[in-house]
Amino acid sequence: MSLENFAIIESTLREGEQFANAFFTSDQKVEIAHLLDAFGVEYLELTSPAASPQSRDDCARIAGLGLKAKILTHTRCHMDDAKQAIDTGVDGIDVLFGTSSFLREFSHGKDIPYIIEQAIEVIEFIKGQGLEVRFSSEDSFRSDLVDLLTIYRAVDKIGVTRVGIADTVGVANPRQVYDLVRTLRGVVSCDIEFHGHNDTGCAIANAYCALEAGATHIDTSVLGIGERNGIPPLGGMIARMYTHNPEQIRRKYNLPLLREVENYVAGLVGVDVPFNNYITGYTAFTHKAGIHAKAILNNPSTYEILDPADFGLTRYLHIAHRLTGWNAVKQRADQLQLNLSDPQVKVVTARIKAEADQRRLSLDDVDVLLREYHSEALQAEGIGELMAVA
Ligand code: HCA
Ligand code: CU
Repeated sequence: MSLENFAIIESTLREGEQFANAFFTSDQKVEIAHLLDAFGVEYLELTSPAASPQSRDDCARIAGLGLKAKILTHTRCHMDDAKQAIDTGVDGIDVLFGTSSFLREFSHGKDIPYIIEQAIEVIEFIKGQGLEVRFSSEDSFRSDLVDLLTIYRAVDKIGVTRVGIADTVGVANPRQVYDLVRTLRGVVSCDIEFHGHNDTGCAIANAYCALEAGATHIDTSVLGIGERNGIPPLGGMIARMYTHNPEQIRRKYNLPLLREVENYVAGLVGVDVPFNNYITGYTAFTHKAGIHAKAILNNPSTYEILDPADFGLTRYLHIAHRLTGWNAVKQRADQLQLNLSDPQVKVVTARIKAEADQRRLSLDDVDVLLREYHSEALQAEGIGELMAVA
């Protein structure tokens, strides 16, 4: 089943370059490629060498780095582009054709027999050079199903390495993705890739459903950057797959590197990592309500589906607020080496809550309240002992 054996096609250096803020120098591309390779993605997809002279040079440079990841570039389904791509030394080429009625009418104006003829010529040429070749239909979900299956059957028959389904406009929902990939799985014997945009927030769920239905390859980009609001973020996709099989994800990927690659790319494109980002967001492992904090202290799996330690991260119990509970406060008192009994912690917790009802508290404020209460308690004990002696 492909959920157990999938590959990531990391497209930060292709789809990601289509993000509004993206401008990567050649050295920055190389650094991104090294980081993603060290993270362990199976493929890197690069901007077409036909895009510009620098794009061509960068493609050749990255193809020559000797990375573990296979290097792909992404081109139109056109002989000129394919020839240029082969000259860069990449391992494979992802070719793309617009098959939707919109694109056929308003973009290239070609009919299905023409598309098939052109696809066969380009695919046979690329394969003949010993490279991997993928054929994808842009805007697959607004293409006619019979057209799509006809084209895919034709390219599968001549031995294409992979076919791709592209939700170019982010219109599909998970059930539609499942159905289309399932149908395609029954028609072709080659691998199936899914590329889905996130315009309506379904990108990760769609990619996951594609794998459930038999897709083998999923496109991601770091932080999801891409055209408009992008595609499945690498981290989010990893989180999703981790919940399915943590062992597999720990084995395949160098998870603590995720934060580094995200921070690097975020810096280059001038955005902050969102506070609620999958895995690495500022609050991703912060627990607040007293009930949550208590359970987390007993067993983190109660409220955590991902283990932060696997990603080189730590959890945080937020105790400086009115929803806090005495178990979490006790843990803080222990951290500060303030020896308080359970009844005493309950008293000081009530004080913290009362204070937090009045104003926003910081952890420092809580620490002050704990220390004050602790010295009061010590004094009271001292007086108690004196009275006992007297
Ligand atoms: C685009 C192309 C693409 C290609 C996807 C693919 C899309 O419109 O910029 O080759 O699988 O979303 O259709 O990114
Ligand atoms: Cu895209």
